[in-house]
Amino acid sequence: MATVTDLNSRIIFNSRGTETIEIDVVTDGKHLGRAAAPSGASVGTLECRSFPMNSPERAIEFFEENKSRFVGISADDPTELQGVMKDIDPTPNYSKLGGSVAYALSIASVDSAAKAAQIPLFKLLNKNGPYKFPFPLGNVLGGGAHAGPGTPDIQEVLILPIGASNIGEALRTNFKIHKEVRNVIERYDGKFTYGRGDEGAWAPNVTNDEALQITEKAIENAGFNLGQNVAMGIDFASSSLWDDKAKKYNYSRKGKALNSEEQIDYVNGLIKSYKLIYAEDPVNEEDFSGMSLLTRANSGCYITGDDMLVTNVSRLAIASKHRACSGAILKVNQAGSLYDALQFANGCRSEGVGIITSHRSGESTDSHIAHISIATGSKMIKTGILGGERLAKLNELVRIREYDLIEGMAEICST
Ligand code: 2PG
Ligand code: MG
Repeated sequence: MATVTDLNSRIIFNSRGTETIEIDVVTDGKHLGRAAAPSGASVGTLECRSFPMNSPERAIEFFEENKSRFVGISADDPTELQGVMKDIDPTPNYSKLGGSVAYALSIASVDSAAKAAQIPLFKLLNKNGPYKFPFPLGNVLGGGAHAGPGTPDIQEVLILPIGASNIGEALRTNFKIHKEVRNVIERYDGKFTYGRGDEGAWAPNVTNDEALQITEKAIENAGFNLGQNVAMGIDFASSSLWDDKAKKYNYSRKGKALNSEEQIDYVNGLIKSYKLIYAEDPVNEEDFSGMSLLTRANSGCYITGDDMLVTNVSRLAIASKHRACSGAILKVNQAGSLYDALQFANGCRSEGVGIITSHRSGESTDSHIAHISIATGSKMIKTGILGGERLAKLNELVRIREYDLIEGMAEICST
């Protein structure tokens, strides 16, 4: 057992240059675990509170006042730490402690315990396996809340290297297509500056339809077959497009607004035309019946809830009642602590909902989510494409390959 002996906290900066919380947990006087909280740009309404009173300084102050309560507990199992956190902050959304503290503290703690036990983090979190690699969703072209004016309304056009037999091949495929996407964009936009959004995806001045055509073309040019060895996906992030007063999705860059039915038709059409096997937040976060219609109509596509589920077991229960989602995004910082997120993962597995472990658009160079994706049996991992903070996670997957026990890639259905 690794016993917590010391804790420290500080404010550092994330990939957007914004303040975030980093926490150190030391066990047995020598094993340093460290983690920093990420943050989103398209944020679900029901996500936990990142900071008390929106203040990272207040989060640090409150943590420092209370940190002695964690000294002496075991760091191996997130349950004990969770008990102490809930004692200090019984609110359901971490409004006293701050979700950023809950995130950094709970992950730094298991990080330290894994070092003390001299085992990789994924094995500490899941003792028995089976261990499989998630497919990396590559974000190749984007817009929405992750890029500037003129870019598509759709937040992320994603690719999935479904034909790859190992993680190295999967990453090579994604990078090859990402490079080719740039070449194809140049044919559509002669003035393209090679600008990229928050996660490394190209951010050109093109329409939604062009963004999808460009990606399809790049897949072909790079020598792959759409739907056979590479598939496409979309994160619509459609709560960001939804105008609740007008009850319409505002495609402002496209100069169009769609009502709920039109949105569902549009999504169904795209799934068909581009053989999508992944569609994230295709309707706004409260439209469980719309999601359910899409899930029923598209058995070969992971209809995935992100802002809809916010990594929250109660939201998952509502979705299950409606049979709304075949895929679920797992973002630890939406839930707050690692314990909360692992409970959510258990729920997804028992409901037969595929898990997609995900980063946030504002990230640190931590790589823990690579381990969390394997420990939770995730089908996919979503961690952008380029930039040090994205590669930290992807390269950690490459390193994890060196552990003998790792078996193969997750099972993914393509049609
Ligand atoms: C998303 C995420 C990550 P953000 O919507 O899935 O790509 O973005 O962190 O801005 O919510
Ligand atoms: Mg999303």
